[in-house]
Amino acid sequence: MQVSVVTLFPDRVADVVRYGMPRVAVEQGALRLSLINPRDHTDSPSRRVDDRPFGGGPGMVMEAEPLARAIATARAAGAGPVLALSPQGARFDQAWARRLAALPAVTLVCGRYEGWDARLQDAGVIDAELSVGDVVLSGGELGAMMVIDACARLLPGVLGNAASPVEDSFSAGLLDHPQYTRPVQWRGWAVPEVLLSGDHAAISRWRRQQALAHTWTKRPDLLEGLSLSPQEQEWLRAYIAQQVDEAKR
Ligand code: 9D3
Repeated sequence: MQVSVVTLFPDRVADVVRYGMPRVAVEQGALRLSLINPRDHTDSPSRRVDDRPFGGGPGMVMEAEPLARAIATARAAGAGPVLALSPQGARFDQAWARRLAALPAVTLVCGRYEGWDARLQDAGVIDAELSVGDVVLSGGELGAMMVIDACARLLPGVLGNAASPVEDSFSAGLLDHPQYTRPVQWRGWAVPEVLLSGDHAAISRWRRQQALAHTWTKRPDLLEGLSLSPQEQEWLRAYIAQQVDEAKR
């Protein structure tokens, strides 16, 4: 997968491939990161890429031309869809990560200041916008890094992907079950007995029940889109009944 990032802070974005799965993906040749700085695409002697907003108001707006030229550079190299990181975008989630990781190439455009000249959208230079959540960041770079990190760990052929099932269909869509490691007793707290039993069927069942219970408690919205097996629906009914019971007492 070829990822091109248009950013005023290329060094910052480059950091994402220095650690973890994105680093492994680059080393394996599954991921290639190109960084393009709009400052290298301005005619202005001061390399200025922003200007004051028409109509007034605080802050600065990124000019259309340096961004359009930077994006054209990426497009010429076979850039795939051009996605801009912006607070106004569609929410980037795991479904987006799966879709993007399946593409041969994608270009990510990072805004700074109050955003970019809206004519970039009108002119079709930007294909879509992505947001990484309802939070105000100071620019698109952290968003682009999130996209790269999420995609890198899904790329086929990346060492480690086969060994530790990244998106185990068994657990997909649910929160994780709790994990424990040594010691068996820690400050008076024991590891759940079942995990020490060696009974793998019982362990899987317990983990699945825990995942369901945690998801219902902390993120019930995640359960909406899932189709649970009759067995799982029964577990969840029992768990909910037990919670209601405890609440009454
Ligand atoms: C919504 C706030 N805007 C109204 C005055 C100003 C503004 C805030 C932050 C304009 C740009 C930005 C920079 N943010 C991003 O570039 C960004 C972002 C984000 O702020 N939140 C969630 N996802 C993203 S992706 C890119």
